[in-house]
Amino acid sequence: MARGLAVAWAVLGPLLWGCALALQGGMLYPRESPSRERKELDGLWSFRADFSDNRRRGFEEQWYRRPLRESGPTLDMPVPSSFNDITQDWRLRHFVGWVWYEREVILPERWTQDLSTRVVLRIGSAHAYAIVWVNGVDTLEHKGGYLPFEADISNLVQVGPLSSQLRITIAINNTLTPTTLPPGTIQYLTDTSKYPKGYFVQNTYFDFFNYAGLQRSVLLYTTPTAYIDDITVTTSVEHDSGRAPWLTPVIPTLWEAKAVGSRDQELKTILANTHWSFSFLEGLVNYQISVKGSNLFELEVRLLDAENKLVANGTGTQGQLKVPGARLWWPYLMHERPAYLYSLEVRLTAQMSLGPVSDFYTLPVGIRTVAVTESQFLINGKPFYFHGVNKHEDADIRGKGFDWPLLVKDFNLLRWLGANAFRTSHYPYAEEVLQMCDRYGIVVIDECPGVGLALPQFFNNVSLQNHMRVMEEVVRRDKNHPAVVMWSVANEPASHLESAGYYLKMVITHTKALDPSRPVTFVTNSNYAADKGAPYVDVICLNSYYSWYHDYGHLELIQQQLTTQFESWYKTYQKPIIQSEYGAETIVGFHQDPPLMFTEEYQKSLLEQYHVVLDQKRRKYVVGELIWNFADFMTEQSPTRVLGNKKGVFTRQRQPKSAAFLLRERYWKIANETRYPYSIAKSQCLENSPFT
Ligand code: BDP
Repeated sequence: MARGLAVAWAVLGPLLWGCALALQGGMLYPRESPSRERKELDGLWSFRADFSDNRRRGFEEQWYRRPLRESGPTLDMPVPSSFNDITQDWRLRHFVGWVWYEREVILPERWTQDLSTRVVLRIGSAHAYAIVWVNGVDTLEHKGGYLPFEADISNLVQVGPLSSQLRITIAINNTLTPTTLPPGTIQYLTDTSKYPKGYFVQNTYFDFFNYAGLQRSVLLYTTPTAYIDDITVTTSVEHDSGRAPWLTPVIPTLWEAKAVGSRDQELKTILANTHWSFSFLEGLVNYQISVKGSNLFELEVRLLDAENKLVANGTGTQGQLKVPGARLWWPYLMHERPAYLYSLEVRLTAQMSLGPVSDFYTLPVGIRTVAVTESQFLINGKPFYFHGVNKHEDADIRGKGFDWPLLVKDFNLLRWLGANAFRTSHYPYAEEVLQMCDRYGIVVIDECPGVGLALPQFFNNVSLQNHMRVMEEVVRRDKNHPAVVMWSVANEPASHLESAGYYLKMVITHTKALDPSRPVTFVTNSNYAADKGAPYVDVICLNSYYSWYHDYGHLELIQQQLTTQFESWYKTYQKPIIQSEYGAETIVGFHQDPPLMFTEEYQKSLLEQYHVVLDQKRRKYVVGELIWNFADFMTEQSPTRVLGNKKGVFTRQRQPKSAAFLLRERYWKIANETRYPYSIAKSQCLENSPFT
């Protein structure tokens, strides 16, 4: 995309927002407010896996009709958690089919008596297909893991004398089929000399363990019956030179200066190009609010800064708030004060038959812009270089279960590493993760579960419709996070296939229509000449494993092969490129010099070879490098995996391998070169606390 076009696209984006989602209603994160209460249902649930041959006994015997303990033995199952690694039963670890969760809850009396209160049941995620009953009544179904779903259960809890006792039953099926996302296949092994009758296996086409269950929080929350259903915020920035009440120093980044050569020259260039500009920076916050439950209402909108001072206000369902002298949301290490957040307070007053009703919702807002040119990724108009990681939601025992200690540890490690970005490989992470990214300034490439699209039969119309719906759910959930700067619709699809070309075009076009304010990509490992999806992306994201999955052990080939990779792709597409995966498997504590595969030395040397080329290209059109992987993670068993994938620079227990120190040195060095306005970033992560 030419620069002019890119700029127009960045400007037009927010205006074009809202080519309406096909989904009904919003999916605001449940926050407490003067009008909203929350009741978390984390803790122990009753659990049973249906081991019957057809896995349908639970439906045949209608386990949802009575307390689960009455239809057979149950286990204690922690929520949130994957169920797989919790018990000593190997059958449960590898279970495919329906599992049943149940929880009994006592509701506050007001929730059941006050008819102007709306009670909502919200499930953070249930992988991969879920049916929910409340007091035995079929209430909700959802297809797909990793994303939230909810139902208004007021009419179930606001009837009869026993209504404050609630029984929630959730049946979850983790089977992956050619039309689920991610897709999978069930293979029946019919040779009775080798396998018992009815024996089947779940085949997956991705490289992580298919953990399942209630992996994120389940909660109940309330709103008034007239309520704020959804808020959409986009932001832009205007520089108005005519209205300058103060002088702003405009200092080039060292990166820009570096283009000219020696250190002396760099310094001279910085000084020569530093000038005082009379510019007035105005942040624009565009909002769109949808209300449900009333047609007769008023909306007041207030924007508060981090000190709780009112900076702008408005009324009505849509509008634009102007913030003179706005403080922008900058990524971690790109600016001295990263991750600046405002609060958008929305107050609804609706006239109902019982009298006026108010609802309040507060949304954190970061004012920032994102744009792409033919060789740069711009945040707030400045070149941004992704120096970060790919992650997984994965840990011992809890599997993919959300866990606060783990989350905070991971963010401390990211800051220690000097990482400014990650990709949510290969599915949308818990909302709390993105909230942390907003607060810490960690930039996110938000990926949907479009992983393992490896077989031609996966590119069919039913899958395409489902994939587009999943993107709607991802955008609906994550659209307001300033940290999210790009959507990734897939990881390593078989993008050399003609059918994949059409499929990716449709998903990408749909995603752009849902959110014209962010670039869209998918991550490829195809050859530049064969890839049928690349024409539709804004940024090319490339995975390559030189000297790992081929030319094993030949580190000396990396520079040549990587240079060829970058040059061929850039020549073909003239789009910015991110090295979205590279890495080597390392078993912590294995050492060998000269380096051999699987040792800490080999991982380091492989990274160093990649870095030589990345350093040459990052001043041209390579805009990022994301190591595979942040930490070791669990996979299916196979002869090529030793208790999972060991490409982490940290172990699964979050202890550093030698490569973590190498990467840390590199990321801090890059941060110091690309900071805006130029100043040295402190190398101690604790001194860079966003909260001091
Ligand atoms: C890439 C995949 C990633 C794998 C990685 C690997 O995108 O999910 O885990 O390879 O093999 O191709 O380690």
